[in-house]
Amino acid sequence: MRVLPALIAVGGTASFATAQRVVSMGIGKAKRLPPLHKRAILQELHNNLTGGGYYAEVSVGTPPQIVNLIVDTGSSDVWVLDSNADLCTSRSMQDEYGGGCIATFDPSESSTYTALSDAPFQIAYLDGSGANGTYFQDHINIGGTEIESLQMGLADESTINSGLLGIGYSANVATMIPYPNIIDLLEEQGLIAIRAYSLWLNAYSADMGTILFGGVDTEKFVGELIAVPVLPDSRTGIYHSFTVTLSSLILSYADGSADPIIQQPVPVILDSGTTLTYLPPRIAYNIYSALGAVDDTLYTGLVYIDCTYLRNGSGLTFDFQFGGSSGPLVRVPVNEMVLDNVREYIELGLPIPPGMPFADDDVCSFGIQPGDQGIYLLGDTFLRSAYVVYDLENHEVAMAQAHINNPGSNVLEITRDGIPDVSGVASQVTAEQTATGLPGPGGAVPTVTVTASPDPNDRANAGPKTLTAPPAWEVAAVAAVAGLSGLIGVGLFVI
Ligand SMILES: *[C@@H]1O[C@H](CO)[C@@H](O)[C@H](O)[C@H]1NC(C)=O
Ligand SMILES: *[C@@H]1O[C@H](CO)[C@@H](O)[C@H](O)[C@H]1NC(C)=O
Ligand SMILES: CC(=O)N[C@H]1CO[C@H](CO)[C@@H](O)[C@@H]1O
Repeated sequence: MRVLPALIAVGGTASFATAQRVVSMGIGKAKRLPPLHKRAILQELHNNLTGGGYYAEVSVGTPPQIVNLIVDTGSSDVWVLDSNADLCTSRSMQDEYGGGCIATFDPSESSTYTALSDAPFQIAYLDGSGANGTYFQDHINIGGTEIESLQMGLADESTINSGLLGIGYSANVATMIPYPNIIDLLEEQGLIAIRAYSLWLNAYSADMGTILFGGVDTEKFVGELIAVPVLPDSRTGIYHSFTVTLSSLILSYADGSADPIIQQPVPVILDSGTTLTYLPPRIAYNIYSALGAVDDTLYTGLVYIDCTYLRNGSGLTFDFQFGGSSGPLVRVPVNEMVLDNVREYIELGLPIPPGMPFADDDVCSFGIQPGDQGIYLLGDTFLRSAYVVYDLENHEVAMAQAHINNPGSNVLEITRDGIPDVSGVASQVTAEQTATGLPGPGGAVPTVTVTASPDPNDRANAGPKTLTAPPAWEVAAVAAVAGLSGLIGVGLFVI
């Protein structure tokens, strides 16, 4: 049974300035609830909680069939649900996974559909969801722009009730042999000048954001864009996820006091397909103790916090800074981190723990969780406050403070010269991702070494200086994820 409202369908709009190659598309926000399905109550509540995520309305095939896909910077395949997929046809699966399919694709109705029989499609995400099927090629239309012959997955088995628009590095596609993904084709077909795009999710209270392929909208951020390098797998040198160095996290209070939370740089993945933010456990617990939050991730899957922060949190911000003291700084106001959704969960039968240090009827959930699978992800609770430009060619991510709710627009094309109006790359501090061989297909056992290095442009300086290494278990955990990423993608989202 679906208990959450259906996703908000949003029409794509083409936005071509004559001389600019930019593709703009509105992305709708579904009802957003963080995951409730870790461990203990995995089966129960998981099923009720479809929805969550930012959806793009695209069309596939000839004549066009409209499908809504979750926009995911953390994975790299575009896939759609076959109209005959198990989840779409089986009542018992719909009961189990919380509802029927949102929008499906019928290959027999498309005259341009080509089956690719040699490659099976199989993808699994970190939250345990996944899809299986075959690959095919067909045209896909995003924001009024037609991309020809994109390789896509066609899922006939799925535990997710919508397809995905994976827009990560093509090295991270789910097949053993990489293929040109949607970002590659946008560039190859001359629709954008460079493999880069900007994502503006907008405020929690807003219904939609935008994705701009090949462009930057200077009205959607304040201050300046500052770039930081994307960290490759340092063994293979391959870029497969938007991993950047989080160098500092500070809780800033209205009275001017500040509570530094991070002592050493942390590699984090920017992942729009993930609802919450997952930080190293020690860091998360420091934040909980500063704010009086209650970690119940083992049982209900949530971290609880006093809703008072929404009414009297004025001035409290989470200041994330990347790449060192000259890197981009994104301030996340407390009202973007404290989610007033627990009442809905209680209606769903959520057994909230007794004896919390705040009123039972004033319980909110918190947007930062311990990355207990060892993966550190900055998901939507962070990304809504940031304007992020992902440059897959220069391997940079440029960030600025998002100008939320600003209806204005001034789109500039990202050219071969790089992101317009971006200031130099800040990278005094680097958390390096290293990989060493892990068994398994295409796998590697990566380790993470945390280093502080001088600006790479300033090579006269001595080499990287190793800071205190993270504890071994943390290294192993990050390792496992990095190793799997070539196989499973790093998308994580609410189902
Ligand atoms: C996909 O296939 C694998 C291997 O057979 C299986 O373990 C997994 O559960 C399947 N996924 C779905 C969503 O059916
Ligand atoms: C808001 O919180 C501060 C510090 O926690 C407290 O001193 C102040 O009285 C509160 N204001 C209101 C209006 O509750
Ligand atoms: C409100 C609601 O539909 N709750 C259901 C959530 O899913 C579990 C397990 O499938 C059911 O037992 C609940 O009734």
